[in-house]
Amino acid sequence: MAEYFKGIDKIKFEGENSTNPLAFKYYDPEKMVGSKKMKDHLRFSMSYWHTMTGGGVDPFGMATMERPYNNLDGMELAKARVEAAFELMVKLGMEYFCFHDLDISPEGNSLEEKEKNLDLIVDLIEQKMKETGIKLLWGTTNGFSNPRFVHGAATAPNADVFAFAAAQVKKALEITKRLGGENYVFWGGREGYETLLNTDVALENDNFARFLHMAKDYAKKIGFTGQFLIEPKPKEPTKHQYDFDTMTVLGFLRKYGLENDIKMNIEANHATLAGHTFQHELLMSRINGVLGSIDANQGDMLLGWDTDQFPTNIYDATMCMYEVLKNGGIAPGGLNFDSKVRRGSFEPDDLFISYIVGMDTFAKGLLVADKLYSDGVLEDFVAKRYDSYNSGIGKEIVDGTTDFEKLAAYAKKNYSIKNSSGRQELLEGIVNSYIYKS
Ligand code: XUL
Ligand code: CO
Repeated sequence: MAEYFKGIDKIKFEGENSTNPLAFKYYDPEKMVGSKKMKDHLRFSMSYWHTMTGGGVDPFGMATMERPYNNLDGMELAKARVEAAFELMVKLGMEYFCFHDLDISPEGNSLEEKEKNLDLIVDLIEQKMKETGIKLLWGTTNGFSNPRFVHGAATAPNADVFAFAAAQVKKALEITKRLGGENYVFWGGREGYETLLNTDVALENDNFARFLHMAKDYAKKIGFTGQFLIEPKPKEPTKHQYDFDTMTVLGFLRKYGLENDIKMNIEANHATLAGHTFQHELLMSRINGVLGSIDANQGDMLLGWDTDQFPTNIYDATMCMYEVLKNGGIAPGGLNFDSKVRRGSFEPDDLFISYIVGMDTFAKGLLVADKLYSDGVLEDFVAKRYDSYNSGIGKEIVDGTTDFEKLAAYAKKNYSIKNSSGRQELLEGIVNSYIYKS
């Protein structure tokens, strides 16, 4: 079988003093961190769309990526990409991948042709998964690129589009089940609006819920037991996406009785587009019991769009892994690199280097977070800060044994209040010192 990425061997762990760009400095998959192997904390996944399909187009320029299969097209290209994808994952020691239906095979000229193409490529993927032991983290559909989705998919004003999207998700659920996918993701590609002047927001939301209920029912019917995920994003491509952020999605799920069926797939760049930190979105999901999986990437704080850069920010990776540890792990979710090399990083080895840097950033983040969490410095500080709720009037508030009249009487007797410093800078310094020394 052809080797696509010639000259690149299996990437090894060489330790933090290594200067080899094609070696891991921190990602040591079998190393025990607490009670689990590093790789089982991280559950890294390759995104098929950015890694295999993306060519580097932007609004001003065409594809730049030099790839060993660029001379092929149609099904030959699709097959070569599968082989190259598995070669890349084996060389990186990446144990999971994720894909949209249209990433892996051409759309064709009818639904029948699309499904036939998919089945042929899924045969090949299934065989490669058996050979390598690599697993499917999640499947999804591309319900946004084709012009038929110009006004949305499940929230389109045209019922024919809703039906088409349903057919697409039906097939993608079947494929995800067949490949043993551990999750199924809904990212609302164009589920939102451009202007309220032409939009029936109430109907669109009701329809979106109807769509999700039907997906859930079909999954049950075919015996797909994976976890359903919604991936919040506030804007882009539509001006306003309905799945704005975790709390918006939770409100929606609770309104439509879906809160026990669907969790969140939190993406770093989507969090920052919503005006939140990555950790905010992870935490909001965690404390509501819906942290399902993670799309690992980062945005550029000077740009207002979804740049999907490989994650290199150690602070964000640390606080992400802190939330994952507090969540008791991320399985059956994982850390999917929804990240793409910059348009100027077009050589094939840039792909490997970018994954290595991203994996090392999260591996180091895990090591720091594990130390920070097990030492309990932040936990102890926070516990002390809220100590007034452990006894006296605070305990009565928490226990629900007081009321406004009793509280007002208490406040009159305790007119002079003494607050304590929040010590933000002290805590930021402590986090930094853990990053420096872990
Ligand atoms: C788009 C995005 C998607 C989803 C899967 O911003 O993140 O790639 O992750 O559809
Ligand atoms: Co994503």
